[in-house]
Amino acid sequence: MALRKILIHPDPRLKKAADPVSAVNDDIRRLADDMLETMYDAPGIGLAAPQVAMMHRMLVMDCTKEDDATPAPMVLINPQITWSSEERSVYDEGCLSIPEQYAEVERPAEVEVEWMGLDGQTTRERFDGLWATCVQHEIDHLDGKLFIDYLKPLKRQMITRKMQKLKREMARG
Ligand code: K1U
Ligand code: ZN
Repeated sequence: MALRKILIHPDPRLKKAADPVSAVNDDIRRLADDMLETMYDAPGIGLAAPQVAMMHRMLVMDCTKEDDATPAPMVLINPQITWSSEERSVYDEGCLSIPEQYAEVERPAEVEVEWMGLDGQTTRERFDGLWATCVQHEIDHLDGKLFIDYLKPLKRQMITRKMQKLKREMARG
């Protein structure tokens, strides 16, 4: 297993739609392991393949809350939202590609998602609470969409400028 570098916004790869995964092979299994390690290390509750510069429709997540809770890592390949609730919920979202910036985003409170697992089997499950928010945030990444795209243009520009400054500082070392 290895830690992968997380892309920081703005980056053209974070604005591009990812490609479907045609088959689960050793490269995909290794990527899943690396993404989980990278997510736990960050730390984060989710990570999508484009955030580590891999343009595959694949995400990992683990929204277990308590520090001492048993980890519940999930790997979703080619995930699709098959149903969304009318009811909405608002969550103060963050993003590992937009460090230290948070904003309230409104999304469906519950979603049903269908995906392929690492065993090649199709699974369908309903998510609510933080799991629902997270899976929608991660599927957005697979479509080249960031949580700041839901914000008013001025707020989005402000965050983007902060990230440009951060990237300049990181490049200087
Ligand atoms: O996709 C990502 O960038 C990961 C992101 C997922 C996410 C967070 C909040 C709402 C929706 C989706 C993160 O994990 S940001 C870090 C974070 O939220 C967190 C970190 C440590 C403990 C608990 C939460
Ligand atoms: Zn994100």
